[in-house]
Amino acid sequence: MQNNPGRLCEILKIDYPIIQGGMAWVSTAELAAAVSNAGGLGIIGSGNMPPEILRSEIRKARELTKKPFGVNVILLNPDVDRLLEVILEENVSVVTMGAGDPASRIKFLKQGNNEIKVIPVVPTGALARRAERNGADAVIAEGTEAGGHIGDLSTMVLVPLVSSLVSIPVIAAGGIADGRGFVAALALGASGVQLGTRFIASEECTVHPNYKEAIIKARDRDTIVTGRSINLPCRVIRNEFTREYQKKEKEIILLEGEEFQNARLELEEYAIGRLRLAAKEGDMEQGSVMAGQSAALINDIKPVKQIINDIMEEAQKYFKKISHLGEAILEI
Ligand code: TUI
Repeated sequence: MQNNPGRLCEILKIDYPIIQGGMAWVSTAELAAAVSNAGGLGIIGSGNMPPEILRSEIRKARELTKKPFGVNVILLNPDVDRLLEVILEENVSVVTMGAGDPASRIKFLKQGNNEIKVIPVVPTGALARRAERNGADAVIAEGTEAGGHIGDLSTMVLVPLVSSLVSIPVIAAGGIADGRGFVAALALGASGVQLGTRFIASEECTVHPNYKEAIIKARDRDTIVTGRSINLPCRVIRNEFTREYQKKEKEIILLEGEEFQNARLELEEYAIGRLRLAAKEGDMEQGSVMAGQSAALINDIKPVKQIINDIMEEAQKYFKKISHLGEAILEI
């Protein structure tokens, strides 16, 4: 399919094809409502929420905005089915889901509400096709530049690949923080973009101020990937926690069988509670400061409305630049 930002906006009932990533401990009702009020699609991150807390967060968002918003569920979450029931009961209009195979959950949601829009995160071409076959309304092609739990492929390869494999709209994610990234994503075949890290450094985001400062301060090589040894790669800002974690990872790769499984559990336990420590307590040394490579491009904390307006304005500017480049290419 030809990419079509207008069509994506129609499907999601939004003004701009800009979606805010549904980040656990970060994407609260306040942030989601601010993004939706600014014309994008705000998403509540349910990753840290028991089902009844999610219900109250959805109700809070409804009080803060009349516009549509979504909820993200992490498919690794043992509570996922109860969270999906709350989402159906509260009549949420959009669900994004990542960190697992979405097929059965797309079907479950569509059976409960045939109007609901379901948008899985896909790290590979194969999963994008499978999601489309199972009824997804769009897919988020998230490159390895993104923060948190990630796949292996870069946004530059994944977005055109997925765009050529599916006919539903593709939303690009991973490494995008500004108007240039937005224009590049559309050039690669996407109809819209999802931004996480950029929205953490917003005035409305309720994370601890130290987290926002860490993103602003981060330079190009300050995010690293932990968890490859246990097949749970996760991009975070390097700190004391990641140094200790990586030391443990060096030991684990030499192990096999039961010894490996025990060490794996120990490593998982070592990471429990670390995201909350960073996002709520502001502990930038012992916490897990999940952020994407785009942190290197982010130098200020802005209101959500200004983030979205700046992206759209910059995008228009770069599209003009590109038309000059187009002429130059035609002359070669
Ligand atoms: O889910 C995310 N980002 C997240 S989730 C999270 S909480 C967490 N923290 C540490 C370890 C695990 C979870 C923090 N950040 N993004 C969406 C995403 N989905 N990225 C990668 C994937 C993905 C990976 C494999 C989606 C599907 C998949 O399929 C495997 C399969 O089962 O076929």
